[in-house]
Amino acid sequence: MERTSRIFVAGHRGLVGSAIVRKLQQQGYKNLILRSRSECDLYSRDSVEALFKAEQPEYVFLAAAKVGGILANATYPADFLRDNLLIELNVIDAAWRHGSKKLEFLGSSCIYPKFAPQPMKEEHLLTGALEPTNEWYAIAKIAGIKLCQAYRAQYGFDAISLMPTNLYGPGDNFDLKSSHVMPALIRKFHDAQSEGHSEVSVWGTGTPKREFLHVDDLASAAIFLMQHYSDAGIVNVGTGVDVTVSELANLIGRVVGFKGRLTFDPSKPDGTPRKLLDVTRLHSLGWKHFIDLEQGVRSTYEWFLQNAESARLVTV
Ligand code: GFB
Repeated sequence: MERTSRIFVAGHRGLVGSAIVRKLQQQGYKNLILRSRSECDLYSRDSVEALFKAEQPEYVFLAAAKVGGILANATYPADFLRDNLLIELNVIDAAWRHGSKKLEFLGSSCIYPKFAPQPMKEEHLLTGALEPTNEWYAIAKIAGIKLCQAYRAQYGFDAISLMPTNLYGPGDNFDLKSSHVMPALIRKFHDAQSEGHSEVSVWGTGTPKREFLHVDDLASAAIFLMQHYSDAGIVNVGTGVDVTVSELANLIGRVVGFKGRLTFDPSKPDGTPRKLLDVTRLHSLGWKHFIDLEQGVRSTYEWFLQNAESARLVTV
């Protein structure tokens, strides 16, 4: 990938896509192809076709997806399955037919079985039943992986797949119903602190463990792998370290300066008990994360404070 290559970042307004754009720009890539939904509807084959025909992207980061936290996934199964399948099929097929040199697909750690051995290795894909709260999203992401592998096997198309762990950072969704745990808790602690409440309610039992990667680290890994990795095998992208939801809540409470107490709401789902990625493959390729969890929570909270007006507090 040259500094002058034509690079299409699909989903450039989302958490992941916007981080990849920031990092590409910092590294001097000048020829980015970015389209809003009104300019290119990724759910429409005709619209995606028109974009590829006109712009002939050489490299494609497929970061567009219908995403959400545990409740949104469980509430809108058809949307999560259909929307993600459409985006993947339209973009991967168009990239191959229009001669893109390489495509990178971003999946998710929820593709692994609910009770996969921990930490989860790439070869654990399709070895057991999925976690029910996000199986629809997971099935769509597995289909994306298989599209990349099938187009490589049949057509020799250089499509690679990354499986990021739970991501967070600037530009996240802070809507309490549809967000993931990190932005939800940042907002809950902030609101409780500013409104003088003595309690914050954390969903579930607090015992599930999650691994968190700052989205700027993910962007750096995504560009690194676009430059240095060309194979059918998927690559886990994470830190290799996880915390319980309860530990995360205590950390966020400390960063926000909340002095009250936590309560747990077991009527809300815990989801999968643990999903820690084995990052041996990524490390052996030569990439390691550099933002630790506390540092990342602090900078994300600062971003939230500075952007509270424009931060996505409601579902769009
Ligand atoms: O981040 P999260 O919504 O999704 O929830 P998953 C992680 C854990 O945090 C669950 C707990 O055990 C939640 O019960 N939690 C505690 C909360 N308080 C809250 C809260 O206020 N909001 C939220 N959202 N959670 C997602 C999948 O699973 O992971 C997606 O649904 C995707 O498909 C993503 O794969 C990476 O980590 O359980």
